[in-house]
Amino acid sequence: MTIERTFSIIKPDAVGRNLVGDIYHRFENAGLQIIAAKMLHLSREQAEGFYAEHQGKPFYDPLIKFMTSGPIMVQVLEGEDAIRRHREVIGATDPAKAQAGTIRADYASSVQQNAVHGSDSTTSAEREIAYFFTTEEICPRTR
Ligand code: RTP
Ligand code: MG
Repeated sequence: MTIERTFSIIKPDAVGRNLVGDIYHRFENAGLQIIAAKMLHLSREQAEGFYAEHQGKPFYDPLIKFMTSGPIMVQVLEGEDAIRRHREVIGATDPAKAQAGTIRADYASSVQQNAVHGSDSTTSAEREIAYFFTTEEICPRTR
């Protein structure tokens, strides 16, 4: 199995509810190492650039409004099969469809206000990590 990196966001709803520690605990328990992390309050331009693939969709404007509504935590997670494993811990986009015990089943209040983001492919992980972190900000356990 190959060691991968993925990009993760704790969204404004979850940061606002003091869930950062709980969610980090779930990542670490799943074997995902946090190798970079910071808190940000996104500008409209930052959010629009990050979600460019969704531009024109009906949920795009409310999504940008939500993602700029308060601080977020962004992190890079590393581990075996990290992209899939991270999305497993997160659960389905719609909390009503998310498996019991996943972050979204426990904490998402709607399809939009769904607590977390996780990259969906190696290509998007690379783009998303580079969008928020410089190489110097990423600290793997071994170099
Ligand atoms: P994410 O990118 O945040 O990990 O979530 P995802 O892959 O499960 O969902 P995606 O389709 O990429 O959508 C990105 C975010 O947009 C909001 N959304 N709202 N129908 C709706 O109202 C709707 N659909 C998507 C969610 O915040 C979703 O996480
Ligand atoms: Mg997505």
